[in-house]
Amino acid sequence: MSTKDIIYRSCPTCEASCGLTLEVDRDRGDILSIKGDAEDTRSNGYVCAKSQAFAHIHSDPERLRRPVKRIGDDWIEVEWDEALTDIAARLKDIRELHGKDAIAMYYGNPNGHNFHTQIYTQLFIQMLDTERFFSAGSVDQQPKNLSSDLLYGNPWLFPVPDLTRTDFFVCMGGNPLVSQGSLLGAPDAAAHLADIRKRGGKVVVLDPRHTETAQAADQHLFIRPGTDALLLFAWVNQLFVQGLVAIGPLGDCVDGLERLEALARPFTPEAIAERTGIKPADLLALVADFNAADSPSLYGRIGLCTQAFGTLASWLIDVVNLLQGRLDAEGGAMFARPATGQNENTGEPAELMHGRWHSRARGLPEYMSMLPASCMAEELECSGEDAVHALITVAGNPVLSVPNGKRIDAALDNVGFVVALDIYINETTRHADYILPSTTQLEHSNYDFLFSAFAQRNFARYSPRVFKPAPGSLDQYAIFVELLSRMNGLQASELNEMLFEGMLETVLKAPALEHVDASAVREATAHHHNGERLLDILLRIGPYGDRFGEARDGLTLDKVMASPHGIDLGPLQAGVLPDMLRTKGGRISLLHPLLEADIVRLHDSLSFKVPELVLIGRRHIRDMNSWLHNLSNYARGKNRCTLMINPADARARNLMDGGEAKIGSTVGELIVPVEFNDGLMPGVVSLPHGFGHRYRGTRQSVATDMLPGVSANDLIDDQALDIPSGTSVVNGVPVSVTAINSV
Ligand SMILES: Nc1nc2c(c(=O)[nH]1)N[C@H]1C(S)=C(S)[C@@H](COP(=O)(O)OP(=O)(O)OC[C@H]3O[C@@H](n4cnc5c(=O)[nH]c(N)nc54)[C@H](O)[C@@H]3O)O[C@H]1N2
Ligand SMILES: Nc1nc2c(c(=O)[nH]1)N[C@H]1C(S)=C(S)[C@@H](COP(=O)(O)OP(=O)(O)OC[C@H]3O[C@@H](n4cnc5c(=O)[nH]c(N)nc54)[C@H](O)[C@@H]3O)O[C@H]1N2
Ligand code: SF4
Ligand SMILES: [Mo]
Repeated sequence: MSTKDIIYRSCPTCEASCGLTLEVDRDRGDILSIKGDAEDTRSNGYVCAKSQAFAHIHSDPERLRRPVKRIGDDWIEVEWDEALTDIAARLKDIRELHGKDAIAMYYGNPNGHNFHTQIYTQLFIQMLDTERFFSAGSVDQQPKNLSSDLLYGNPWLFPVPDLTRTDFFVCMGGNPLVSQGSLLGAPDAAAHLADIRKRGGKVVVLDPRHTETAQAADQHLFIRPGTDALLLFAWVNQLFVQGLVAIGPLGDCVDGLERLEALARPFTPEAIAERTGIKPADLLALVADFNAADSPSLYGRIGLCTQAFGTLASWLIDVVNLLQGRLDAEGGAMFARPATGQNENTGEPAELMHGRWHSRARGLPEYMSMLPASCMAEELECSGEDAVHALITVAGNPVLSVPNGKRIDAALDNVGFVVALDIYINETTRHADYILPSTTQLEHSNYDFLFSAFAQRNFARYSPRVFKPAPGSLDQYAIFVELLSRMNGLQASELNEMLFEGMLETVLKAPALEHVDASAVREATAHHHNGERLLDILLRIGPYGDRFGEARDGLTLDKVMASPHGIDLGPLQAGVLPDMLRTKGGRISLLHPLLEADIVRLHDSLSFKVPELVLIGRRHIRDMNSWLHNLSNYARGKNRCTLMINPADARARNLMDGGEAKIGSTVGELIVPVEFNDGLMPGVVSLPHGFGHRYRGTRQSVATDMLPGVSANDLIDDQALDIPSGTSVVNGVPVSVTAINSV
């Protein structure tokens, strides 16, 4: 007999976290349908093509279900206990023999969709205590982390464009129509933009490509890759020159205005015009339109982060909003107040975690306990005392996702012991000695922890697990716990207890919670376990929480669990600053030595020659970085891994539309299919990342057969960085393109 169940949960594939309605047969373990949840308080029924992805992943026969161990070129399935015991023993030996930094770790993107993993990662990193910790964050948002760190004392406090109330939205280096928004949590971004226009507002896009978002905008300006900081500095320059600085209520807590004015002086609209490709008249019109609008909002995303001046560009976005009184203001760039309280002021000013140690090979500074992913290959290549003897990857595929991936691929052969926490044998994990597959998203519960910190409206949303995991299988956090307990001679229950007590002590330190009794908290949350118990605490002491009885109507995990469509906690509120600032003295310092040093570099860049051709990336609605390509539904259709090039640039090189070309850079050469596209700025070509499923020994036959493509990261130089944050420069990479077989 089988029974049909309806389960509501959020989609774990991208940041939009849309609400889904799943019709399932739990007895058979079948998904009957996945649709948008019309009652979801945030997405109102919207879903994109990738909403079906996690069901396909669940049923993909090539997905690993049990640990596998390498024997020569073969893999054999092994028992969990055997694998965990052997791995822990080998890691322990390596640590004892070669020191803690001989174990490296790489942490990938899907972890952002796994609340339990996020909570336990802290423990895992603390106990591994390695200086060789890399993550996808330094091929992504770390410039924005650093900017927020310097301005607000909290690297995860991101201003979110208030799409629902702005009347003038300026989007730089983001393509929300395809990505569904990043650091702006807006399911159905197209509807949001259409609404702005319906309200009589305007949408302006600055991008080297006439993107899907640009097509839905009122105005699009081509900007040369990597030059946004120049343009934004010229904008700041004009705000001072034209007397348009009007900070508003935050004016009293901002330092460094005069210095900023002086630093902005050389960046005149005329001085930056050639480098940026933006005519002075266009910039002046943009400055004037933004200033004249009622509720303008300026937003920058990954195109502004993963470029030569990522930190300065990310910082200048906030500076322009601030100088125009748009930071922390309705319709401007606002701050979310997640129910789990991570944006609340802890009462103690935060120390900047930067440069506390350096990479061995290049001497690059640590940021947020991590070294740049772009220096991973060279760290893995170190020998002697500095050698890396073990690498642990956690839901990441750096061979395809990190610059100079081929070098990482080769360097992995240099590492004696590789453990991958992953669900596929792919380009990276094929190097592993063991692969440990966690439960999939359908088999574990989730809470939208990270993404509630940059949502359009405040919300709380718990997702129950859909299917019981197979007997003996482990959630990813449990894999961490099992490894750590074995490495350190502890019981798993002891570690869970340590984490719980440690967190309890930390959270109860906040001044507002001093009167809350720890034993009452232990008792009140005892019916939840592990991550869920910690989640209950966070929700209850958070800004909407019941404070363990003090605010009777307040949130508890039980209440959130009882609201399958999520709980709407209202629109973002203006005026959360200066309270949320964790800076010393609760003030915003516009400048910092890290920024000032890079402004010198930016100024020098004014005299650089514009490269003839540079490479940028692009995303497609059916991709998610490198890891959905083994699903035939998403691999089907036209090849998306093409080199887009402006027809004029193409003809000048004798290229043919639909033909092939050779593209070369400082680190590699590829043969790519050519696609003429007049949406590309002259002098700019575009190739998506996440492809290149061409390595032997992987087990993703759909990807390798149907959609291998080439890896853009084989062209991207691992030496080029946004200096302050150590983030990879994947946009604006100088390349040459030549015809092959041209007539
Ligand atoms: N050139 C270029 N490079 C880029 C970018 C770019 O724009 N251009 N973008 C960058 C960005 S923004 C990001 S976020 C990174 C992504 O970089 P990564 O996170 O390194 O790469 P992904 O392709 O997301 O790899 C995800 C891995 O997680 C595994 N996985 C999926 N689900 C689960 C799960 O539930 N459990 C476990 N254990 N594993 C799972 C997949 O099998 C895959 O191996 O790429 C970056 N690289
Ligand atoms: N369908 C799909 N959705 C995704 C992902 C995916 O792979 N596929 N990945 C997810 C992840 S991990 C992330 S981080 C987000 C990213 O979300 P977005 O930031 O919206 O990412 P992109 O679509 O890559 O948009 C970046 C834009 O920057 C432009 N650009 C490149 N260089 C420059 C530059 O120097 N200056 C300016 N002004 N623009 C530049 C590019 O042309 C592109 O339009 O998307 C998420 N959503
Ligand atoms: S936009 Fe698509 S992939 Fe992203 S959360 Fe929504 S349904 Fe899932
Ligand atoms: Mo990302």
